[in-house]
Amino acid sequence: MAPSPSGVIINETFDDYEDQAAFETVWLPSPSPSPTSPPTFGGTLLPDGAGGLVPGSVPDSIEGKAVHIQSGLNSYAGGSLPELQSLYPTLWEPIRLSADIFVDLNRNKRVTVGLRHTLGPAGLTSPLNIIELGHWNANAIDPTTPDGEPPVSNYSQTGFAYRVMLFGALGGDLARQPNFQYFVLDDRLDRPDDGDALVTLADIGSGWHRYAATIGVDFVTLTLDLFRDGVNNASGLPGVDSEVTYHISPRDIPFNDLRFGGASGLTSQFGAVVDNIVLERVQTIPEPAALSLASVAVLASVRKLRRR
Ligand SMILES: [Ca+2]
Ligand SMILES: [Ca+2]
Ligand SMILES: [Ca+2]
Repeated sequence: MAPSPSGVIINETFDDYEDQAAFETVWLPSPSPSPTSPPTFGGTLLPDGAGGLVPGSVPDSIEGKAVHIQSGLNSYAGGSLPELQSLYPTLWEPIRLSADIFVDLNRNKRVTVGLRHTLGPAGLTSPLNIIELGHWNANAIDPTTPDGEPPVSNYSQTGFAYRVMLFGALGGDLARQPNFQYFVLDDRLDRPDDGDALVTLADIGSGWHRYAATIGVDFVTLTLDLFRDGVNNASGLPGVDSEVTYHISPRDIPFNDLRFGGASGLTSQFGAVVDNIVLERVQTIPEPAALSLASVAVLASVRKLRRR
């Protein structure tokens, strides 16, 4: 498919929305598929200082405005933004999604910012190319467990998670799609005097954290920067707090739906607050290894589509 232009596609600070109605004209709310009573339709626009509205889930400090979300979904322009209709990475320009999520000390939540293909061609009933960044609260199956071996489950005491699901070809040591997975955090984040040897939300404290997913033609890199400070808070060195790269290719279909809410539209017991959602094309110089046969095949298919 023809690539959309370079650079930033969406840079959402939520600061310019006058009120809830204005926010919802851009971010269309929809209910969770798991019915709640009363039904929950997406997030609530919050100004700074709104902490008292939703006790326990809202930060003391918000940059301008942000959105509290617990269940239901908000989808950018209902998925109808023209730039999203052809959004797909190229070898030279991966797609990058990043977002800030405020999390308190309650681990039991499933709230994500995501990018996916929502409505497939005729006959396709499932969404594809699902990326989710945020909080998850259940066991995660290790995607590198070889077929035929008992799956290994991981659980996290923090819940910082991502999801890469319903993509195409797997590479590297992946044996399956990396459905919800947890960011691995440095053991040094555990407080030495707290009576356990686990990194928990209590060790980290509540805060705004920055998640990012960079999607290339044959890889996805996921990062978590605790406290969005550009520092690895265990080592004190510049960088992020957790990073993982999978060799996996998106299916040849656009990422046409930018959304946030209860993870994959599910309900959540507790909420979180979302700000600074950025969707962009980033420039890259691929390593020679990235110029694999798979990449060449993708380029060939892109050229074929362009000729149509
Ligand atoms: Ca903001
Ligand atoms: Ca601990
Ligand atoms: Ca950090």
